[in-house]
Amino acid sequence: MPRGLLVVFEGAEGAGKSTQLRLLADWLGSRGRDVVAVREPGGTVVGDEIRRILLDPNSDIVSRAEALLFMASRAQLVEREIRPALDSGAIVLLDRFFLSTYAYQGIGRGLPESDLRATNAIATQGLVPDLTLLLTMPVADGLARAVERGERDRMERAELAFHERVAHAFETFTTSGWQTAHPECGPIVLVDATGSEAAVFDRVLGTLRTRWPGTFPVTS
Ligand code: Z5A
Repeated sequence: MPRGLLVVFEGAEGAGKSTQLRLLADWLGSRGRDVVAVREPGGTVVGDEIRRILLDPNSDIVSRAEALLFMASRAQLVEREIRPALDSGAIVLLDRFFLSTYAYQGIGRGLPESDLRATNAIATQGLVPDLTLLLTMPVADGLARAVERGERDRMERAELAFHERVAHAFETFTTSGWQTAHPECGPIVLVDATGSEAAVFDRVLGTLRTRWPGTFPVTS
């Protein structure tokens, strides 16, 4: 059975994950690669409905319900989209995965990590990303970008201290100690997300090329 590649884009609000994922999907697609691009929460009919509830500023959701809703969306996405795509040999590009849960629901909301790990295991059934690209930039700059886009969703409306805790959590995840203690997250590589879209994309591609030169070849 061929096994594709699961590459996750992570990072705080406005770091440019969606932009870089789209650039990479286009780059791979134009080279004839079978690529599947999905995001969390969402990516399935059920997941999109959960996303609407989670991001609606009018939703009153307690932290544990919030965590379980993210997990429900993930379980659906993994089983319905990600595993079949990987089994067919596709490269799956995923906008956020359970590193976000550890950051937002764990450090941000203060839920116990052991509970999150257990529910994540139910949602993912042991699926580990081949690589996570963690885009980093100053938290205020990322939030400013997100704000520029228009109305803020329920998560974006959380207080600045929440977003700062989340950003700090993401920094912690890059340490080898944290990664060794969290093998369920797979390898995590830091990518500097400051500068132009093209400059960041060069870094993204360079990182992938270092690991998989045949899959991400240097071409003109
Ligand atoms: N969440 C959670 O709490 N727990 C979980 O388990 C999961 C998620 C999976 C999803 O919201 C929310 O759910 C998210 C985490 C939480 N909330 N927060 N806060 P989302 O999917 O709507 O949003 P997001 O994932 O945070 O993405 P984002 O805000 O769209 O950010 P982004 O994808 O990193 O950035 P972008 O859309 O590519 O770019 C943002 C803007 O900056 C846009 O206008 C771009 O044109 C611009 N941009 C991008 N790159 C550049 C560069 N290089 N220079 C200048 N401008 C740029």
